[in-house]
Amino acid sequence: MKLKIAIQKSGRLHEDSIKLLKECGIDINNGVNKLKTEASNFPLEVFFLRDDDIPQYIEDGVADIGIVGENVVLEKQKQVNIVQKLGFGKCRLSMAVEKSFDYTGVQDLQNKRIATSYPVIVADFLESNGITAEIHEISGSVEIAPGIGLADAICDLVSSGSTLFMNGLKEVETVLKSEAVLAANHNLQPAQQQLLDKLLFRIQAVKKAKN
Ligand code: PRT
Ligand code: ZN
Repeated sequence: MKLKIAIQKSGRLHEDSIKLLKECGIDINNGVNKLKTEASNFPLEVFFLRDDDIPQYIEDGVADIGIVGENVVLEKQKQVNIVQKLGFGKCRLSMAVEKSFDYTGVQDLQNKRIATSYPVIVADFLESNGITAEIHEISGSVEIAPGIGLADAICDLVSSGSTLFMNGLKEVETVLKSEAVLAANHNLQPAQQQLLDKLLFRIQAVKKAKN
């Protein structure tokens, strides 16, 4: 019996995910371009995937657990349990408008065009604020949308804020605060649940040691 974990293949969460496993005393050799690998000293099988696909793999039980941004879990609307916040990959999903936009509050988004890669979360935010707006889903380079006349506002992930700044944009609303989380399948087998509990115990010890 092995516990199957999905982590990001490459990108912002890849290294910290591997580092966390290492700090938990789990040795994995992450050869480049590998789809999966096994830990040598823990019954763990590691799948390397695109972050967008991880919630689906967990829901389907192809992976038992995974490390992914909370933003992705919420956007994908898959049935998974968030079992632990991991303290890395911190960012916020924010509304931003051009610097010259005289923004006074969320009502200023009424009937505007908003470009985002997070249409589900944005629709939810607008609805809970009683705002009607047009959502334009785009998959990348969202920050250029206002400059090319595609949108009046954007909703995108922000960490330092320098991408917004460099594109002449200002952050006006925080829609969501996010970090990497450990997510798990809803119906784990008892053996997998036991392994997850063991892993969680180690993760919590690592987190405690850092505080
Ligand atoms: O290939 P794959 O699909 O797996 O990766 P990806 O390109 O979709 O995701 P990736 O690696 O960019 O991000 C993975 C996760 O890291 C996200 O889902 C977030 O949970 C988290 N994260 C943390 C971030 C950022 N910080 C972040 N700053 N994801 C993206 N960004 C972007 C931001 O949108 C901006 O365009 O990075 C840019 C720089 O940000 P500033 O504000 O520091 O300039
Ligand atoms: Zn992605």
